[in-house]
Amino acid sequence: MINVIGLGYIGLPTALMLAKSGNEVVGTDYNKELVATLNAGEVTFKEEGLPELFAAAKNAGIRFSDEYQKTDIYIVSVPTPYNEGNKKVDAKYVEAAVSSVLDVCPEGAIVVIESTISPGTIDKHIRPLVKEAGKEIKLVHAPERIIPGNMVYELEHNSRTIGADDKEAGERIKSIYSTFCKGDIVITDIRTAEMTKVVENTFRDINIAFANELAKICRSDGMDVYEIIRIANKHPRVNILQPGPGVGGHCISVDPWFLVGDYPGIANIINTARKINDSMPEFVLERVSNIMDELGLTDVSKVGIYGLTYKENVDDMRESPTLQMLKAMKKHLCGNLVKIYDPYITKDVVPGQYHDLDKFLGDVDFVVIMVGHNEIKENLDKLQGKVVLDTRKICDLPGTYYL
Ligand code: SAJ
Repeated sequence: MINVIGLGYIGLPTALMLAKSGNEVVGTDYNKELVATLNAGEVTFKEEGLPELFAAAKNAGIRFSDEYQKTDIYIVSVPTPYNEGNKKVDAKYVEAAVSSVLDVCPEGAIVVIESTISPGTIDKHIRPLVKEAGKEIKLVHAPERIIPGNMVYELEHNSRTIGADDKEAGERIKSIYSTFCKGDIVITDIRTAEMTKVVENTFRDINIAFANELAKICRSDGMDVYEIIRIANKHPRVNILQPGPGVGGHCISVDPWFLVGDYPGIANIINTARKINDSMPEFVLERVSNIMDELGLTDVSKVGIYGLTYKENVDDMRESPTLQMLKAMKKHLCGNLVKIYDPYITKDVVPGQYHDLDKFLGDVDFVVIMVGHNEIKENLDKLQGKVVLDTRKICDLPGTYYL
């Protein structure tokens, strides 16, 4: 039996996929409410294909509990936030999960850590716990790689990294992941696996920062960044990403900081990229302010922000550019004035929030598109007659402003 610990964005789909693929699985989470919701037959977040996967896993006998199970395989998938002060990984949830596993597991159990951690975390934070418990267990690091919005597909098709101390444990975990993963499964050591994961997200962060810096350069000198990127990308070895209002999500905006925190003075391009991406929400604010000046607009309460999530068609708001922008606005004492709407956020989480697109658009003259949800792409005609600042380049109405 496999005990999956932590039933969030990664743990839940992983547990479901394992169960659907013929493994006996118990999913454990210390959040009793979440466990009750799952036991009542409901999924806990929106994701393409997740309800179907959930139904298949239920049929296959998956169980959910708030208790750690006694078994020989654990997969730990709990959050790893970073400490805002020193930019280092905060491994407290992983440590707590591993300690609880150590309380119940038999000798020889394999504990797989899927959570993203910075290189050296297992050596520094996890091995001492195992030593202290005096139990012989085998540690494996198999960092997840799936992208919100396409998780179910990517779980099956992406290739994976398995870092293990012990070849046998690595092979055992590979055989379990092979029950659902059609991609290559590479076995390596733990530190390499830790580093590879962080490097993947850092690569993307740096590339997005390059696109964002180009957007700023082009804005400062009256050039069309989108046209320039489109043409440059026709070169066979050039593939520039898209500028945007900033980088959110729990991974790309967080992981590079681990390297900056651990390698100060060496991780320079990484540090700069992070700063560029973090500067984008304020850059959007500056654009709003300049456009208002240009048009002689003064009423901030007529400005509407479309989108609260960190990217399109997901319900995840973690580190989202809109939240970063609202934080910056608070500094200028105007955070509560704007109106905000996101079809994926049904609860009230910020002041001035709307829950109906038409009502929202009826109350604003100036719309800032922060997220390119399909909903707005399908309703662009409703923006006619409004001032639009489109940070995602999805709206082609005449007169639209861009980054
Ligand atoms: N973004 C841009 N311009 C782009 C691409 C993205 O501004 O051209 C923004 C998005 O709007 C978003 C942020 O960057 O705010 C990140 O979005 P994303 O879709 O690039 O990635 P995530 O954070 O959803 O998922 C990433 C993935 N990592 C990589 O692509 C290297 C995923 O595979 C990882 O599993 C995930 O991080 C993770 O958990 O580590």
